[in-house]
Amino acid sequence: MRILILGGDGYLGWPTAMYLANNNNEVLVIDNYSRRKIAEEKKSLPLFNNINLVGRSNEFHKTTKKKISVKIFDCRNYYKLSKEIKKFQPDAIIHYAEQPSAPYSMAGEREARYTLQNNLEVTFNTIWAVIENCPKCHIVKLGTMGEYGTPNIDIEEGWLNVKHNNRRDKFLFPRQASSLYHTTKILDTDLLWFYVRHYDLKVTDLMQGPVYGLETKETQMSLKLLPNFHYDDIFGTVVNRFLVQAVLDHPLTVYGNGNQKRGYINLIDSLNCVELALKNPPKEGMRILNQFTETFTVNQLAYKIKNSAKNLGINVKIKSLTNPRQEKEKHYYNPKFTGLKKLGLKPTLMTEKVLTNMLNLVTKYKKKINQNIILPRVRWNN
Ligand code: USQ
Repeated sequence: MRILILGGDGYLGWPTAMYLANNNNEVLVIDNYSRRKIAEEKKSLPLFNNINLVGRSNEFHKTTKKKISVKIFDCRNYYKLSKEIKKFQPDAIIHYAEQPSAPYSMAGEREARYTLQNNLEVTFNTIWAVIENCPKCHIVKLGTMGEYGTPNIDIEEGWLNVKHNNRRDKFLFPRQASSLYHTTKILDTDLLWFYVRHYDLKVTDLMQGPVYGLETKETQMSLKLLPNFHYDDIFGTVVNRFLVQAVLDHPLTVYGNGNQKRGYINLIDSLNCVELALKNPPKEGMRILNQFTETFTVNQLAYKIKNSAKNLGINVKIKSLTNPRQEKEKHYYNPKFTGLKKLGLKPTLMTEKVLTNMLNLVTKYKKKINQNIILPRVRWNN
């Protein structure tokens, strides 16, 4: 397949590009280094340096003899995006090109505005570039489980059948997010659904939970091919943060009482899910798949990491901090996860071995950990 990846320099974008190129797809990635720029500005640098996308692509070619084409520009520039899409004629576009941090989106007016404008405009541009240049192209959009929030009913995969005053209809599942970033993802889904109803588009919206991990077949081929690994309060997701904190001998930063439950997924599975979606496109219209493999509370995660670290002689401490976010700390959580399993996903679970491997890898970079970016710097109610 010819696959275009928007946001190909990111934590997910880069490993996805390598995975698909290594499996003989023709891959073009576009990125504007927005995350790198924000990370510099907020002093949220990753655990180790990552060479730029052109360097990464050269290293990948040296290692595998396979090619990843790279273009550096902002997908908010419709004319550039449209021109590339017209030229490349992708069979599928994977859209990761969003500001992905919930804390960043809650840091202030400027950060909120950027998140809103960037995320919605890139989704809008992608939709129109497809309508105008390659209407048969399958759009695979990365959504988030956070769109649903934590409702007091079971979470379906995207849709809900509603019976009201003896009449029935099917709607998008009610969504209520707990950050502006997550809310932009809701708005993306609404935009896609609007355009699917009015044009013959083919869309998969993947509702993904927090991802963890570093190791895929391709990222292990060379240290230069590792994805960017953030552990700070802005770009680091909770598992990656806890692993670094454990290695640093810093108490694990459990926000609030730690009973917040989420659906987690290993990086390897995240890539497998995207590939399954690509290989099995919807015949028409919009398909929504929930993308996680296991649910844990923050406390359960903390104890899993504590137990794994024990094997390496690290005695991890766990400490509850006043929650910097506004989120329910005690709630019902029962999301469905059937679509991707039906397509063939075999989950890679968060076993002690998986965590120990990650702890070992993080330990190699222990000296590079910046202690000043461990504690939360952004509060939701600033
Ligand atoms: N948490 C802690 N301590 C920490 C960091 C986080 O207790 O040091 C808690 C948070 O309060 C939250 C949970 O862990 O309840 C998950 O937080 P997170 O930072 O791992 O995830 P989140 O901010 O929701 O965002 C991440 C990605 C985002 C993706 C989302 C999926 O950054 O791009 O959309 O995971 S989901 O969480 O399902 O919405």
